[in-house]
Amino acid sequence: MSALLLDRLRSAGGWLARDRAAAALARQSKSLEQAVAELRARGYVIDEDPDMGLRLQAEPDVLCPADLRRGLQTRIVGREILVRDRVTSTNDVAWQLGEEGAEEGTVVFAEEQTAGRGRLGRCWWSPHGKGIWMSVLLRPVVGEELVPMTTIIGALAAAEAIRAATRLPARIRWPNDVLIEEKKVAGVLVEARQTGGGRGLVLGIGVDVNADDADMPPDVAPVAVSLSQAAGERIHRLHLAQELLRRLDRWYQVELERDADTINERWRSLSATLGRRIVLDEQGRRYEGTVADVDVRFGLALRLSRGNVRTFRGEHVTVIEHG
Ligand code: BT5
Repeated sequence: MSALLLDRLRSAGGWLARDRAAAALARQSKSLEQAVAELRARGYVIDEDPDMGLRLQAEPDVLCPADLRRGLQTRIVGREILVRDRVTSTNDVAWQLGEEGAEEGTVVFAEEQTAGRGRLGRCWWSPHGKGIWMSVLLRPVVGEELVPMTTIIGALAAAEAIRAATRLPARIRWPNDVLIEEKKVAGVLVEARQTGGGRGLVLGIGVDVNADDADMPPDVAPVAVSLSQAAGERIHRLHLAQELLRRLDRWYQVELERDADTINERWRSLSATLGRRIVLDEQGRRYEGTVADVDVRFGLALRLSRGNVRTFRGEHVTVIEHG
């Protein structure tokens, strides 16, 4: 199997002598040449040198469960990982798996979504191979009331994973957007429903990774940015996806402990809105003011022009302008 050779090449971290590479395949019917050809056909770039042997130069940017699981070490998120090519929405797939009794922490990624959704009936553009489009099935004891907190931990995990994998200064625009500078690079959608296996939540996250200007539809281009646009280079999705799963797992533990202080502290430090003038829309009404505080239990506190403070919960609110 070429997977055995791949493991060897990866762990060698540089040149691997031919006889050692061949030894990895000793009990297989396949020859070393066949295994190398197979990996190359799947997009792996392998150097060959008569003296040094073989070296893995580059890996294809495809998501696969075995790679995602390798070294993941999470407790709940990623207990089960599935990767699909084309789906309507990964949230739909997660709900379907939930109906069938899938366990908490089951994660589904897709290369493409044909009907990716945002909040409040909006669409989420999800082109093939250019992003991370994923959902995780959660079964906390209580469901509905954890939607706002779960949205926040999703945004925290996405912002942290982006920072760790790319060093780009990702920040959170309350409640569910991750921004680089003023443009949206990731979004979070949390849904609560009754499933066959009990009440559940699905936490969906979309990250624009390698989309170019030419790819973006005209309604998305003005508000969005991909990591590759911001970083000026292509970003490998595997590392980013693993970072995302690890951070989701960590923040979900904090959520289960109802440790609002820890969440608030991190959220405030990554907030793009705290202290700024914003305009927000709540079910068609507009409010303008300065963001006085964000708190995962109560929402966003806005100091309105008359000086009074009004608190907004996240569900029906969209920030439409940053001052
Ligand atoms: C969101 O909604 O930001 C939640 C997005 C969640 C997407 C994930 S992908 C995996 C999972 N499966 C799903 O079906 N959904 C989740 P909202 O705050 O309503 O923002 C939607 C708005 O963002 C749109 O109206 C566009 O203006 C903009 N938008 C659409 N696609 C975008 C993209 N790829 N990147 C950046 N902005 C986008």
